[in-house]
Amino acid sequence: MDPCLRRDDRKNMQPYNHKQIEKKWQKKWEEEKPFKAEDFSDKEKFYCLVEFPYPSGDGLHVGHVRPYTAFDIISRKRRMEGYNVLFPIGFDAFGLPTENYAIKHKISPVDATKKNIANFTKQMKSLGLSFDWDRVVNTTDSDYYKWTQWIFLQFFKNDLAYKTTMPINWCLSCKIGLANEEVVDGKCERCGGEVEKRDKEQWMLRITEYADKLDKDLDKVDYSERIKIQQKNWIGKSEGVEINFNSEEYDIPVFTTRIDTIFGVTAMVLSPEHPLVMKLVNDDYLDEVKEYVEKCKKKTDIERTIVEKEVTGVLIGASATNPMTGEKIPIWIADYVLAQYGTGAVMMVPAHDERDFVFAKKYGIDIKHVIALSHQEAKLDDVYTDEGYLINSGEFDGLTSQDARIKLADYVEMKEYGRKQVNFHLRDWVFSRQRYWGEPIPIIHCEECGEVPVPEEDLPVLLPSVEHYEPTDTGESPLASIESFVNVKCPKCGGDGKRETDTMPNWAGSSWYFLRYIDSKNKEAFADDKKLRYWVPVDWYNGGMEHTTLHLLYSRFWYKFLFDIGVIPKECKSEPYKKRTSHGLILAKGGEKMSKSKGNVVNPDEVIDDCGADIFRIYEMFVGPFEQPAEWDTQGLGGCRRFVDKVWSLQERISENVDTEKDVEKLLHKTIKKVGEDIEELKFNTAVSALMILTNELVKLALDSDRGKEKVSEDVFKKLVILLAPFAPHLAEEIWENLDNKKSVFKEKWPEYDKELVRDEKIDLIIQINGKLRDTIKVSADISEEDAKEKALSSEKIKKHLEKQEIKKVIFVKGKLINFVV
Ligand code: ANZ
Ligand code: ZN
Repeated sequence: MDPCLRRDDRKNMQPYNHKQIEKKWQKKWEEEKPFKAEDFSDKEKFYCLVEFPYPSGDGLHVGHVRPYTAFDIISRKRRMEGYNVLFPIGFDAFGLPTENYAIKHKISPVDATKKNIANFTKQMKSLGLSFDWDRVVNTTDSDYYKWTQWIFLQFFKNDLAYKTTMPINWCLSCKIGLANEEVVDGKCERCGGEVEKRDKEQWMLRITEYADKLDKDLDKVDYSERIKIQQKNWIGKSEGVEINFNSEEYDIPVFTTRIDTIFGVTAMVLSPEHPLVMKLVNDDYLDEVKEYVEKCKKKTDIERTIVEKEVTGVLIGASATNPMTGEKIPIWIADYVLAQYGTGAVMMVPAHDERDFVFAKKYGIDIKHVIALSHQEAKLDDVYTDEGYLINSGEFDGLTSQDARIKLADYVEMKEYGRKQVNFHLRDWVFSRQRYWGEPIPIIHCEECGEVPVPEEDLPVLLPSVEHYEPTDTGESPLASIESFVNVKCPKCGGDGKRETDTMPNWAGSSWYFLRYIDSKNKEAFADDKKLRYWVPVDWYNGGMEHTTLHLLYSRFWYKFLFDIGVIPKECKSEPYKKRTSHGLILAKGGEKMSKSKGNVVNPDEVIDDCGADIFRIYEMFVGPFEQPAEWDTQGLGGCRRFVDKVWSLQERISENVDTEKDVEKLLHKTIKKVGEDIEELKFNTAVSALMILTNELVKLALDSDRGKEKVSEDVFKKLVILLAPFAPHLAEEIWENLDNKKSVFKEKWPEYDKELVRDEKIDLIIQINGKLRDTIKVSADISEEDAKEKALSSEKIKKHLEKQEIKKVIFVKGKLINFVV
């Protein structure tokens, strides 16, 4: 028997066995549901949200484990701090991967989804995540998508959903229309295949109606800076002037952010799709123009606007008049001008716009400078894009660019040449897919009545089972071939109608899932008002950086709309998420993305089997700064295992009646402070390292105690276990029980630190000049060299001694001395 065992009746300590321990506690949590969120409570609420996974056939990725563990830690800590925590999870299960998987394996997407969700659930439970499993949502449940359809109808009734023909990005291999966001480097985001422009009838959501609010309200929320910047750029608010140039009987408005350069315009450029092109084109130019327009159709917007690419364009044989100068300028078409931004036409100022300059040089267009660096000096030989002073601009000469923009905008409005205009780069959201595995859009087409919404009481429009899920070459959804689905009566006039066969994009279900968690089983209403008032907004939402311009923006839009039409009670805030942060990806060793084809995927099930969930969790937190990418390194797991073993073995070496030394007491309180603060700042890696340092210190004491004296106090050890509990919940519960506690460790209060004990110690720092003692000053023991130098040099004595002498070298011994060599 170990002489240090605390009690005689203590059973012989078994070595750490993760399989036994983890299964035991998971079973208990499953039965007792200690992480169930209460609707309404005297406690303060805390709604902690992580992005729900797409249940793919590949199972959970080690990349999922990182944010899930991190926010499990935060949720567990909050509960210990006395909050009523809602930490829910669900499944975002509509969309292409499952549909493609089903096609390939000839099974139904419904069955594939069921199987995948079962697997994901098992995997997440085996990680000991403290989700409230009673609130799970699945976006493909008809009880769920009924409300997704219902929200669509509200959009439709408020004129924010409309159908239009528009050129969309068409992926040739997925046979699917892609949103701009889904085209990456001109290729399909999903399959990497060719994308071309095709005209298609599409359902659209008018997100542009909310562009200004989505931009402005970013000031109201606590999002990390990189997220805010990305959203702002994506929304792309741009303030300028729309000014009419004139050609024949047509007014051609252009949008410019640089009205101060209006006197430098030497050409006009229309987008190839501009409706006036075919009206203004001179017959001699027709063939060339037609050919050019055809060529542009094949390109995506992104290809068209890449700065490095060669600019091309053709003349159309017509001219326009600059209203400010009365000058006639030639009209070009060029693919760098986008049809869907501004007015689809620009005034060309080659002297002050980079792209215009390149274009003008290539085609011999006049270059006229109207901005100079100073009143005297004009820089005339090159493109000059900065601000400066106006020259060659009539009565506006001498003004700064900034003043000129204000004066000219007013002038243009006064003369009625145009008006001030705010544009957004954000486009309306293409909201239909011609595929099977999505929410049917609840609209019926009637020859008499047009587009008729399915009556709300007839929702959900169920997705019928079909024989084949393959997309069709005509670009129509497979639903179009199911007559019993398509042929229905018009709800308005009772005549023959046809059901819409497009389905919603996979971003639909995730645009409101965080609201469904609040009342996940409600069949009568979207959600209970009282519950919404209690839980909304989400207090902290974490997700991937890749969702910043898609999901995050979309869901803010849906929420704001629901708020505006009163579905969300007025008492709630107009923003759904108080705080948003993002994790870094987990990469394979060498910094590559994990992928099946490279064979470098780490399977979480295997890690859990080998090491257990707790070591896995600790490793994922320890692997590096949470917000940055990190490389998987199996060796790192070993270090975490040794840490856990040490904590485990410490429980045999503690005693109730130990006077803890001041040093240990101090270290404990510093650790409490550090772990608590680091968790809040997402510095999980340094929190783990602080726990390791404390553990090592206690092990040292324990080894001393093996020589006779017991030196590790039970109180100190208990605090360590409490601090470790959110990271390694199974281990902590087991040790806690071994310590004869009747209640769960998660019923303990999160420890507070003693301010006195964490205060920095002061030392007398010796200041030498050429090795001779000249002064001593009181500083904190861990002062840095830089701070020490600054303090030392401000000492009057030292100043006197140094007088005019040059310091050649500084020698610094931490916690002891600083020596200036002169
Ligand atoms: C004249 C000018 C002179 C311009 C100058 C810039 C610099 P943002 O900030 O993105 O709104 N532009 C306008 N509509 C366009 C379109 N449909 N396709 C491509 N370019 C377009 O940029 C607005 C500027 O982009 C506008 O201001 C216009 O060029 C161009 F020294 O007008 B500018
Ligand atoms: Zn009708």
